Amino acid sequence: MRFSQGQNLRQIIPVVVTGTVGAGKSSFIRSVSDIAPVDTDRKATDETALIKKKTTVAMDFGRLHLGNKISVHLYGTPGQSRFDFMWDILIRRAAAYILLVDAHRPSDFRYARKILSFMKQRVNIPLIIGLTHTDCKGAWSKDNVAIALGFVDEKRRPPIVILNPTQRQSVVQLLTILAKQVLQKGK
Ligand SMILES: Nc1nc2c(ncn2[C@@H]2O[C@H](COP(=O)(O)OP(=O)(O)OP(=O)(O)O)[C@@H](O)[C@H]2O)c(=O)[nH]1
Ligand SMILES: [Mg+2]
Repeated sequence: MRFSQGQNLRQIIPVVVTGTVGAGKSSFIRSVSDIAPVDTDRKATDETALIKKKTTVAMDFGRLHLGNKISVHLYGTPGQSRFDFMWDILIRRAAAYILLVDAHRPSDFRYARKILSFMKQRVNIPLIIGLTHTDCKGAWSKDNVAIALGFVDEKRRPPIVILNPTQRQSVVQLLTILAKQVLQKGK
């Protein structure tokens, strides 16, 4: 367990935010961080440029204080698998992680499964799946995405939450649930 420096000792919970390209990882961190977030977004030069102008090439970092005891440190991964050495570095430090999946890009669901299995091979820590872009045309329902990700049995799947990463309140809510799970596990 790590604590932050200074008069107000806070327990630090390192959380990794991973997921498919353009799912909203950088937005997630940007919308809740109470310090200026660090991002490594650079001009996209490959097929990602068809989806968005910039993409994360190393990591994002942000921090959110929850109450006066907890400090959530947020590490965002790049979406592209050519940067998967960063996935490896970041996940090994994490106490929990969030997998963001863009609900309106079914062609990416296979890739989301690949990220999930990469993480599961390395860690056994609390996970929440966040469904994004559910407000966009063609978005799949939660249950159908769950099945596409390989979670056929509802009772044996990780929590799946619908959220918009650009909206602070839904991100704070999700992080509060995750922090509780981490603290519960540590007891
Ligand atoms: N409509 C809508 N737009 C969203 C949602 N989530 C994210 N976005 C938008 O999607 C775009 C991509 O978001 P980013 O945060 O850059 O995605 P990323 O996961 O960091 O992408 P990479 O680093 O390239 O993998 C931004 O324009 C966001 O504003 C959502 O739930 N609904
Ligand atoms: Mg990003």
